[in-house]
Amino acid sequence: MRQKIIAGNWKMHKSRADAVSFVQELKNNLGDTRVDVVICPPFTALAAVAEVLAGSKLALGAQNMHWADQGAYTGEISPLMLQDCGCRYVILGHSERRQYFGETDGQVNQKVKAALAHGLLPVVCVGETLAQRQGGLTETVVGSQTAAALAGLTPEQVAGLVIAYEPVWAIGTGQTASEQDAQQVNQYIRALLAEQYGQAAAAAVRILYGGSVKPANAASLLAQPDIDGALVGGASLKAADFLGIIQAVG
Ligand code: G2H
Repeated sequence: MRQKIIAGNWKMHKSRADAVSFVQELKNNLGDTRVDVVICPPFTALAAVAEVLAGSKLALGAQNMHWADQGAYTGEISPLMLQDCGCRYVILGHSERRQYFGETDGQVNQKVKAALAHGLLPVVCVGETLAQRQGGLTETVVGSQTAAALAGLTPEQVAGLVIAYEPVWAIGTGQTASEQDAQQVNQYIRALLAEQYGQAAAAAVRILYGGSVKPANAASLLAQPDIDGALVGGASLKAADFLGIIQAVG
């Protein structure tokens, strides 16, 4: 039985004060949840959020990182720095990183390996564009992004990973993949991992869905057998909406 994850990706939103008041509200209202809840604030709010989360069941994640431990990489953040801020998770290869900052499959792979080497849990994002979906290329694109991101990993490492299927056309657009479409792709990713890394790793890896998840559509998405949680952007910015999604896990 895979433990469900609800992860909030705040992207480039919230001051430190806003971030702290959000997580305080979340902590006060979370109750006794069975879900792994992860908050991914911008880098500037990581340390402040970590202080509020200390001792709670909520985990902290970052939205990106460089693969090197340190060095002359102006503007970058290393795995060691994320550890130092109390991060447990790190989102890697988000489509906004690929689309706007030219992040390649090879770089995502280097980041995944570096995260694992430092005990951070990667949330590896994959997903096709609208043109690729319309061209019948969803499985080809998602399959090759997944294979490239995980290249060189052992089955044991793959078993502990989190993968997020995020169709680019559904991100921030209000257009959600149907639960059948999302299930189909998540099932495809799991089958691919079973071929490459064996049944045990494929059965253990957690595969999320992301793209305009909100309280109204979360329950039907999360009821699918291969959807092990959600990576939530816009609807993770208001505590009430985010709590609604966590509660939708049931
Ligand atoms: C997809 C998602 C969070 P949103 O990027 O990663 O964002 O829920 O706003 O579509």
